[in-house]
Amino acid sequence: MTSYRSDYAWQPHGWEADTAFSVEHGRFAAIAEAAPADARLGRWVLPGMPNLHSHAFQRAMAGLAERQTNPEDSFWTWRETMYAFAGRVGPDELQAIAAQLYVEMLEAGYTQVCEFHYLHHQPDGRPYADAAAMSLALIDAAREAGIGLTLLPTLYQTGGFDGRELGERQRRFGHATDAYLALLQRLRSLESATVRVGVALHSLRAVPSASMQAVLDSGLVDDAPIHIHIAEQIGEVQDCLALRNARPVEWLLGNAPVDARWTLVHATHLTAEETRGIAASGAVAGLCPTTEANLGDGLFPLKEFLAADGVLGIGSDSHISVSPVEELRWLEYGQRLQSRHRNIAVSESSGSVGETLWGDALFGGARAAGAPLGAIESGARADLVVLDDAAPQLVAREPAHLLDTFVFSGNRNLVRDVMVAGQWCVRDGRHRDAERIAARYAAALKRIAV
Ligand code: NGQ
Ligand code: ZN
Repeated sequence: MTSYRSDYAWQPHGWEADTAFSVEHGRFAAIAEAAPADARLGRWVLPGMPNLHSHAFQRAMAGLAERQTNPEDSFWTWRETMYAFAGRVGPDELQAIAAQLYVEMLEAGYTQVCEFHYLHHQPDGRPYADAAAMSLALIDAAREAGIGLTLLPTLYQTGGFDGRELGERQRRFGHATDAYLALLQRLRSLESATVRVGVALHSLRAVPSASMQAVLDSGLVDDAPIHIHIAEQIGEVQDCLALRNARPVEWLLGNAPVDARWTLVHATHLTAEETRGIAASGAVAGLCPTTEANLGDGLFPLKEFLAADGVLGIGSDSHISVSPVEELRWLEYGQRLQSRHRNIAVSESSGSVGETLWGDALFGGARAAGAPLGAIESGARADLVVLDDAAPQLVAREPAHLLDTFVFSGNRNLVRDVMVAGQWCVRDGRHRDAERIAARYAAALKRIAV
């Protein structure tokens, strides 16, 4: 057991001064206030941030889809570029890319990542010799980097709401329901203190309703996180209306037992009723502001959702940016640009945008990850972030402005040290194995360069 002390620690109710806590078997435990601490961590300590949505392989194509191919470029033309890139990634490349990504996540202050994983099979659609090879590559990458993982093997069966077959480049995503449940069962047997397994339904356009029902009835998800891409593009809202006679969120709320196990990723296009419906269900709205901006998706109705006490979390999705600060900043900035007002994301407990967003994303991210995270309290996994109190931005800051300064003061990374499950992964801003992992990443990218 090791005990720590910090000047301030961020707790669900706000900053707590002169905090002491211990870490035992990878979890926080309380200690007597007066006990001497083995180590003083620094002035500002935060719980680590969960990243609730990741397609790890996409990290390696950041910057490769920013050239206009057609004046009508959109999410759907980006997807073609992404599919072409995905076709070059096998298990070794996936592990190398994911490990590099997870190093970058840790250095930015994320301590858990939810992998929405659908790149299951060989490019021609045949399973690998070990059908779980790609899932295992992600588990190995997370273990090497030291980040917590919520692995969400993804069910993907159709190429559209009309039930059409998967396209050629989608074949490696697909499973018959039985094969999918076998994969899920196997992965669930690998759960540990840092690996949680849930499920993802890729989207309503990729999962027929009977298959969704079979997964929900399998007994394998009763206590597990369930994620789905829900209403990112107007085109899918229109297709859903045409073929299921309801908008995506409306259909899901009416046809699935949506509750706190669920995360609705890209709940972008919502009616007021759908917004209130998600909030009332307890499901997490999974928001990925930098990717949603990059793909031209649209803006989530943040103010209305917070007014309805909705639960939200953040993800870096396509990893066009790997920074919780930038996700939260753009979540707020989108609303400011649209409404021409300032300081939108506030709550009854705090008038600070930084405090509201950081606190909400910790809470919702932990729910989405299905893990005991998001607070420095007895029993929670010992994940924390120590900020660089020597950085000029943080000099002379009092607690009232600290998280606002962290989120809104520019681009120098203020994360100094990061612990996951009691282990230091990042010290003085650098991951413990950054060099080796970066070298292997470089070799992998050279193999698959276009
Ligand atoms: C994905 N990404 O699964 O990687 C998707 C694109 C799709 C985002 N939606 C593919 N951001 O939705 O069909
Ligand atoms: Zn996604």
